[in-house]
Amino acid sequence: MSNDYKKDDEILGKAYDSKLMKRLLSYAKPYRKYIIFAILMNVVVASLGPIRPYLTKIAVDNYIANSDYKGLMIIGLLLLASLLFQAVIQYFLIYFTEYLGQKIIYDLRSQLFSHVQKLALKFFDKTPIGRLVTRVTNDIESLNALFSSGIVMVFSDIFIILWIFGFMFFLDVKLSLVTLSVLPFLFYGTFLFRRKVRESYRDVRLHLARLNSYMQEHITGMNIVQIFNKEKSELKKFSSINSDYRKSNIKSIFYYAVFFPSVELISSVAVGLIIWYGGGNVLSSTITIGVLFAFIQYTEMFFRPIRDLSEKYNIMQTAMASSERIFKLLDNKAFINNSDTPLNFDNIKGEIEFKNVWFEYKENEPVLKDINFRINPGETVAIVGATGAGKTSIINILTRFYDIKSGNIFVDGKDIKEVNKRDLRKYISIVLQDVFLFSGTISSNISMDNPNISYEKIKKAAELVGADKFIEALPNKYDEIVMERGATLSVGQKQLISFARALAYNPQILILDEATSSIDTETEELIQKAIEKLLIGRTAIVIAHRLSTIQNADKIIVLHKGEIRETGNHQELLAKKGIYYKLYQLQYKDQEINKSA
Ligand code: TTP
Ligand code: MG
Repeated sequence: MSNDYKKDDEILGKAYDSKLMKRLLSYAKPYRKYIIFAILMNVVVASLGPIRPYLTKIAVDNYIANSDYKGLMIIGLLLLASLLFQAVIQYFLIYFTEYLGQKIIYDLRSQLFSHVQKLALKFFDKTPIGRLVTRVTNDIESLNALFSSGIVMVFSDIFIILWIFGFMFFLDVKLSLVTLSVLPFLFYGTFLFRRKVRESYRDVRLHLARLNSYMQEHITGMNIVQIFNKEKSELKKFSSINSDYRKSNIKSIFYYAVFFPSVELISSVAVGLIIWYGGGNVLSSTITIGVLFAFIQYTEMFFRPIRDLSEKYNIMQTAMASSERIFKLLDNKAFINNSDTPLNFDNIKGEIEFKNVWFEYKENEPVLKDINFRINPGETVAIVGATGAGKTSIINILTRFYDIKSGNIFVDGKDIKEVNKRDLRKYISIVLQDVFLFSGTISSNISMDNPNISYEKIKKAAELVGADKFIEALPNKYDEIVMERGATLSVGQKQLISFARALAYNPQILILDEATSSIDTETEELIQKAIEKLLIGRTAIVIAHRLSTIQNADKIIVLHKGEIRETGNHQELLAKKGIYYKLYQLQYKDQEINKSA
């Protein structure tokens, strides 16, 4: 699947795909007014340009030739007025087209983010973050160019070219044909250029993706890079990726460097032809010198839009490839689906039952096998077992982060597949092995920005779990800024905050995935007390590593390689002398000795 995503960045895309274009244009629909307005203004600007050489022709033939100063002045003023008018219109044009582009990509970005939020966790297990970020940033940005300049400008470029041709043929048909005789060369050159640029564009894109993900991964794991003194060798690897990227960029620039002077050359040849052929005609008086002037200006004028069109082609091409990737993401419907007719799920008591539950992350690799257990409202159940036994997976399916393969999970007698996900999750709070904090403040991390959780509630929750002591010691207390991922806090502090978060939501069902990492005894005790307070009056599943949590549990489930091997309370299980007894001997006894020491 990750290869699949690599392939996404290799999408070369057709230069034009009418299906994709249609779908893209549907985003422009709400702004139809702006588009029509922009196109109209564009046509106005475009039509003014070719009038100027014609005015020059009149100036040369009618006024300069006859020494008519007044007429010359009028033409001069007309030229000036048309330039000023064009400048004003151009201001509106640029502003509106950019405005349009920004509006459309804003909508798309929002849609994409909202879509990504709905995707099941399974999707994220398989998708590198860097690539998703690229969709929402780079790919969307390349659509901006299409919407802001692309669509509107293509219209006007084509319009300008036809308009100029019209003027030229109106002035002199033969000279027009001579001038346009260079066009086949131009078209062939453009064709070659487009093909080459297309290929090199794919290389650039591929190497950029590689560069981005390398950068992302290594910044995230910077401490590991530094402690293992890997800076030099990592730099070496990076340099090789970096130089690949540079090479592919230079290669694509090479094509531009060849193309633009070639166009310039062809246009000079065209001017040369006009002077040679047209000049001869002036001498033989078949055309006026003004027509010659006008033609030279027209030639320069129509080469620009033709050159621009090949650039528009690149914009189009990039946008097509980007939109294909974006739509592929939008079409990914890997959701955890709600039932069409969800059952009412109010005021639950918190009874949980697993019935013949089978679950797998990967096809045919069951992680949980035929799990059966029942938790009465208010009870605390501890799940113990070796690492990889499937403890966290039990949480993942109870919260419907993942759907099970077969069997049923009931909460208050209702199959969780039959109730609304939101309703189910409303009653569950979760404290995970690795605490995740968002950038924001301490209080926003406790309330998760829920407006129903007042400042008082936040403080009370923090006090109850004993987080208040360290929070009050911070310079800004509850308003202390928390960095991304809570980087400025210790592991124990982050845990306490996550306890306060769970408590502030006052859930019916509490799930605790205890961290295995040991913390200092003082914090350990604090956390222990916090847990005890959290458990009161709720149904709780605790994946336990702390002896006291386990001993006080109403029931202990011993998980082994995805199967329930033993259940009972602490004393019962010890008496059995089975897996729990062994685990206890190996692991928990140390803890007890350490504690009493
Ligand atoms: P877990 O349920 O994560 O095992 P655990 O919680 O009992 O282990 P620990 O004490 O270390 O926290 O994993 C069970 C198996 O499922 C394991 O082989 C890894 C696999 N797995 C996935 O493939 N994808 C996942 O997202 C998770 C969480 C686990
Ligand atoms: Mg786990």
